[in-house]
Amino acid sequence: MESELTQGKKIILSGIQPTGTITLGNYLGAVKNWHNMQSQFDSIFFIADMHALTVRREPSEFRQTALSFFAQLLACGVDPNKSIMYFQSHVRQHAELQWILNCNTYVGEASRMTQFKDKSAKHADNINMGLMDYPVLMAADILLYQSDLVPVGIDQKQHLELTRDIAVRFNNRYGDTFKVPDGYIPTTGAKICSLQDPTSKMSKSDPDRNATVSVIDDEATIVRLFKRAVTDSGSEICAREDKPGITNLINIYAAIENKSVGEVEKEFAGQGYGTFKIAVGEAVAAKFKPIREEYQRYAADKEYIAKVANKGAENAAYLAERTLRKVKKKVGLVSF
Ligand code: AQP
Repeated sequence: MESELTQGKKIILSGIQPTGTITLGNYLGAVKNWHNMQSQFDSIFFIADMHALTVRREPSEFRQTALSFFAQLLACGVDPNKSIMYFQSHVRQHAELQWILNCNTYVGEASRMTQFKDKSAKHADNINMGLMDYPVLMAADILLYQSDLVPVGIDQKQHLELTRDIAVRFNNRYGDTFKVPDGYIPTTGAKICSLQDPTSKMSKSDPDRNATVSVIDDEATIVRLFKRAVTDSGSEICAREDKPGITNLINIYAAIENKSVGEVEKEFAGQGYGTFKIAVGEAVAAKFKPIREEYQRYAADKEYIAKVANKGAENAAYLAERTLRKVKKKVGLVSF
């Protein structure tokens, strides 16, 4: 996909839903890698606002959150001079390709997705079509740009596999059209768990304020959240299946400090849980301090956000249209 907008490098693409604020889980599982990978790849990152509509949102709050997310991504180091950044809803090709992919996806496949089952249970009063169709929109997001790699947390692995299945099926039926993408799942930080229930993933929409750390929380809040983190019985600081609380904290510290789990265990050998929890809290707070400060600067500059997002959408649409045009032709839609 070489053009004046790309440099002929491998293409990475990823998105984030604008709900709540960017969490430590989102940061370590995805956004940190976007920042690290953007010089090495042709990079495309978007605010997945259409995905977020699968759950009912209060419109004015939703709009504010989406804008705030754009500022948070900039503050996390996603650089519009290196990456294409935009709002998903500003690039109509995502929805157009989704429809064609819908016609090449089976209801059985979509309804088997773990996230669909989890979200249906969580939102039993609103099991809408979008909830089930979410992974097909995600497939459209990825396949539109002929992406090579998709940096995501482990929770998205199943959706990526479905994307690959859809791409292979389409290519077999209509001839080579889509690049079949690979996931890029980080070795540390791929699944950060709740600080209050370390057996479930840290989630933006968790109603328990003590469960989640945000990239824009202040230092005192972050240290307090870690002091309150649920730990396990015993006192040894080691990562083990029967110690999910301490294992989660070790994973967080390792990912923040770019260390291996073994190195962290060694560093804290013989020390108590209390000391370790404070050390993790302080490390996270130190990492997020500049992000919070940058966020305040970007959030106050709506004009800049609009400029970056409009340019990003224009560039993304140009690239997306090339694939969409090809797809429409392949499936036999008339074009003049
Ligand atoms: N706990 C996590 N650990 C590691 N990676 C994670 N990701 C999410 N949670 C974790 C990764 O973050 C990226 C963006 O996620 P998303 O916006 O698609 O939303 P999500 O994964 O559904 O996140 P939440 O926090 O659980 O949102 P809600 O509560 O609104 O449903 C993805 O790459 C994801 O893998």
